[in-house]
Amino acid sequence: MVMTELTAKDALIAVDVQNDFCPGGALAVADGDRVIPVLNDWLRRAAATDAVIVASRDWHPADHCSFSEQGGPWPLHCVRETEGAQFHPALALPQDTLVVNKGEAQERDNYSAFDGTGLAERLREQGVERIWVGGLAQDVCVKATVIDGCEAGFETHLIAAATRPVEVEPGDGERAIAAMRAAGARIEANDA
Ligand code: VGL
Ligand code: ZN
Repeated sequence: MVMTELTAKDALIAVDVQNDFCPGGALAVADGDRVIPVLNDWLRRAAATDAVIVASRDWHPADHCSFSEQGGPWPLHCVRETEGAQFHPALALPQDTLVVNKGEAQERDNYSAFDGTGLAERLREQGVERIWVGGLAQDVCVKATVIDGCEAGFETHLIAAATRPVEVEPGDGERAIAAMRAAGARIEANDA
């Protein structure tokens, strides 16, 4: 298999690999933890090649508008500072990972790691041109991040083996792939 060479102009973005999105968590994605070994391989390669490493996390206040108690679509999840909001302990993030918090405002949600975080500017400042995205959930925050990455002008790749969908409706995963492709993203099969 041919592995893409990463460089300092690449960024790896691990979206929301948090306890609550993994099996046993409050908003568990089926097989969500299976993304971790794949991401850990990419993290190793990214660190070895001076690529920029980003990890986003859903970081909600306890009364966030997306929670069903507030009339939102989701069960309570990823309340900031709680165990459920921590990165999964098996995810091997290096010390210098750029951590991006999102969903911090009570009254609005941010699915994309680019939404309201300044991430696009940070990456441009560092000379990043290409981004590689994996994490959870494929049909929610990964989808939004990939589409925003395309719109921000990055050459955007989805690492398909490093993501799983939550599928509120059957077929959401497939539809998310189609939407990301339509936005201009490249969908990488198992090993890019
Ligand atoms: C997410 C649902 C609610 C995600 C976040 O990270 O995909 N999904 N909040
Ligand atoms: Zn959320």
